[in-house]
Amino acid sequence: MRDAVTNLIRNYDQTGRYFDRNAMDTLKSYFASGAARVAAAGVINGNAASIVKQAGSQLFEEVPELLRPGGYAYTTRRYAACLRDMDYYLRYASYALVAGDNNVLDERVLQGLRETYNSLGVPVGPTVRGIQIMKDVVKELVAAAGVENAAVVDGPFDHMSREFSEQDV
Ligand SMILES: CCC1=C(C)/C(=C/C2=NC(=C\c3[nH]c(/C=C4\NC(=O)[C@H](C)[C@H]4CC)c(C)c3CCC(=O)O)/C(CCC(=O)O)=C2C)NC1=O
Repeated sequence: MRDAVTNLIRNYDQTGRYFDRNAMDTLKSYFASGAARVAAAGVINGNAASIVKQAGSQLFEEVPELLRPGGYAYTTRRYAACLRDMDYYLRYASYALVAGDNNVLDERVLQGLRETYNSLGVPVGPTVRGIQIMKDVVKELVAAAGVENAAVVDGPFDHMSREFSEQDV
């Protein structure tokens, strides 16, 4: 698992180079966005349960057939599994925000995930929609908390959506 800084060092060390201008730009933007990313993670930590609940309700409102017989959130077991998955995505997004790097998502969340969903028959499309709804909910809360640069939140959620669906979002 790597954060933005260890990732950069790894790349430069592999070829025995000193940091160049690109590296300095990457570092500057990592530190410049640091306060906003940490604040966003704080907003997530403090509101995780309600973020998942709100995003779940909105998802089931938009895709009501998920809750009907034959739907993939039908039965309390599946419903609970779905909200638990949303909670995983949110928690790992907060880690990726702090790391300033999406590597943690690749290693801990996305690896083999599509295959798992496919083999269980759980639809990827509505799951990606759920991730996007969480992004919007988090962004609103982060902006309301007075963080100017609420767009820092986008990265991890968009990365999961893109990699999970292998489609552009
Ligand atoms: C931390 C990394 C991690 C992830 C991401 C993860 C996901 C994950 N979600 C699962 C199931 C599931 N995931 C869902 C999800 C949904 N149902 C819907 O209608 C929606 C579209 C969606 C919610 C947004 C459902 C319903 C199941 C249970 C499927 C079944 O057993 O029939 C399973 C199968 C095993 C289990 O039920 O626990 C895994 C491994 N597990 C992990 O350890």
